[in-house]
Amino acid sequence: MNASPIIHPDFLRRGEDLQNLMFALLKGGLNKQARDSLGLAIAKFVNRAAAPALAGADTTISPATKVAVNSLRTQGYAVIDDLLSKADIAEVYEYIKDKKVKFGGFDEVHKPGEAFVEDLPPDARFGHYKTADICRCPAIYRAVNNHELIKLITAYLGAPPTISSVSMWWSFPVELAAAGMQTYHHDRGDFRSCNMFCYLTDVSTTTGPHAFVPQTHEIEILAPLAAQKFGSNPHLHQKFWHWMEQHRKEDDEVQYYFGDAMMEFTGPQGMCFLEDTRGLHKGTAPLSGKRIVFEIVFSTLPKYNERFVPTPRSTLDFPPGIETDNAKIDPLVRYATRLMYS
Ligand SMILES: O=C(O)CCC(=O)C(=O)O
Ligand SMILES: [Fe+2]
Repeated sequence: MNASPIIHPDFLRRGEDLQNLMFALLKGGLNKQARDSLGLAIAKFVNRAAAPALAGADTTISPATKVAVNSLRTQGYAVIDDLLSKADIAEVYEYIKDKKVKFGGFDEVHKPGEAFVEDLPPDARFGHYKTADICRCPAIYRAVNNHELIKLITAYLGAPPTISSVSMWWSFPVELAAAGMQTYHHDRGDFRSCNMFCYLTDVSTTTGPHAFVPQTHEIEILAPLAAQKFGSNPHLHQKFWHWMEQHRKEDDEVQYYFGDAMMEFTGPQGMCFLEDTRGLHKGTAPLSGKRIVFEIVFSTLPKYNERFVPTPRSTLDFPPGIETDNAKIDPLVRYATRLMYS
């Protein structure tokens, strides 16, 4: 038998090889123009390929949803209401009371581990709940299966989305310098995607606001903006594009190129916004208090670097009024949530 799977007529024809190729393309080697064009082409492909399975799906969108789609297109973000009510948030807090979080893996002195929030080591930057745990929380289930939100994202991406991540985590004020997603970056999880963030604590400028640079998400928006800002100086213009391709950026560099355009999302518990995280963003390291955020990542392709075991809806023991019968769930919702719920 041949030891190497590469020396095989099926190399690059098998699913896993293609996933690896796609993953490699996502993580480097393509410039923004190419990544964004590929994203658009993939969205068209997925839209066509999924169409038969989505026959009968309701994709009509409300005027408010249209406004949000337009804001995402032109600015790269949109603030939305009504995803989690006060009662939902109270339910989430009650639900997570006895759930452990995962911590560590950065430059903390403690080894990575799991603990209740109140028992975390003092230098833990983050505490992440497990997807399998939070997916069983009724309020989270309702948000992940929110038809109007899925329709909004479908309209924005130009394809039915795949929910590739459902997460919730604390960010704590620590003495250590900002790290990981606390420094400016663009996400490289997919060529075309959109994130929903919902704050479960009040978030001020000192308690870890999410920061974003509008209009950096899409080449068709960013290229004219950059030409207008830097076009009169060809050297600076070239330097800018070279810098844009780096995955991570320093705050002062973002300040230098974008200055006043940088924005922070501050607001009360329950505030939700959508963001195309191809644009420059970070979760500012909290200075004076901890922050908890709930996030749903909608992508066009499924996630290639991890596989989550979907929670069977039939095992969810929810109060009446929450639909868990697969036969009664809209085909678009079933498609979008298929990696999380079966
Ligand atoms: O914590 C934040 O606000 C930023 C998170 C982030 O970078 C992401 O989810 O892609
Ligand atoms: Fe990010």
